[in-house]
Amino acid sequence: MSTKVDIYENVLNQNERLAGEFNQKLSGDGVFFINILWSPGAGKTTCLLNLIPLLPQQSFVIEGDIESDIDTVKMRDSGIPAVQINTEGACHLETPQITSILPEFKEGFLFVENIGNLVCPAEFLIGEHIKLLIPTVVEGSDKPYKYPLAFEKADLILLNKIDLLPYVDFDIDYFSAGVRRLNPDAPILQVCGKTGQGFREAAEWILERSGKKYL
Ligand SMILES: Nc1nc2c(ncn2[C@@H]2O[C@H](COP(=O)(O)OP(=O)(O)O)[C@@H](O)[C@H]2O)c(=O)[nH]1
Ligand SMILES: [Mg+2]
Repeated sequence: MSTKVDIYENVLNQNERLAGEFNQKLSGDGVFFINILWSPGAGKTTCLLNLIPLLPQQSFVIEGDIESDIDTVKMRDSGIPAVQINTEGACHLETPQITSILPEFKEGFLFVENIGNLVCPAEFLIGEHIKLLIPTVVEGSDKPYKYPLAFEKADLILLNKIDLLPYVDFDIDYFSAGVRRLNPDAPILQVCGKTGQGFREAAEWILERSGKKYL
């Protein structure tokens, strides 16, 4: 039992070291790296398509999926450079997968759409500067209480599908209170991937945090 625990801790430590080295390299190259987490269908790809055109520097997207290149094709069709990682079953991405596929890229924003999963991607650092969470109003407002780790580690939360609020029982106060118990700082911005609502504010927050001072 303790051997299993030791091996798991070694894997996490090794992962943290690789992620830290990659993070420093990106910072030196003027790249701000955003790791996007949440469940399949939350609207991660849709939100990226809204957000990226509002940013003042080039973006590059790495799409993580168990199979298929559907999201990478969507990005490229919108003129956004993107590459695909297929994990063929693995529930999260790790740093070496990112470093081995990222082409030469400087001065801009790197987005990784992580595997749609509420647990593993929150445990594994991949060199990101911030974690962006995209929960939605259709999943129920109890998610911070049930999946605390991701909310605890989030830097920015975009509450998506706000257009569907009239049709679902989503208690924003209960949701926000659950987030605040875990995370006093991360802004919770209401967005709609269908209409583009809320993404200007999100882009401004990301720009400010990135230290890239111009719009
Ligand atoms: N009604 C509504 N649908 C949305 C919104 N954002 C995304 N969707 C839809 O949700 C589905 C999943 O979106 P997608 O971006 O592929 O989710 P992902 O799996 O997290 O990348 C698609 O049919 C989108 O059109 C939104 O704000 N409102
Ligand atoms: Mg997607």
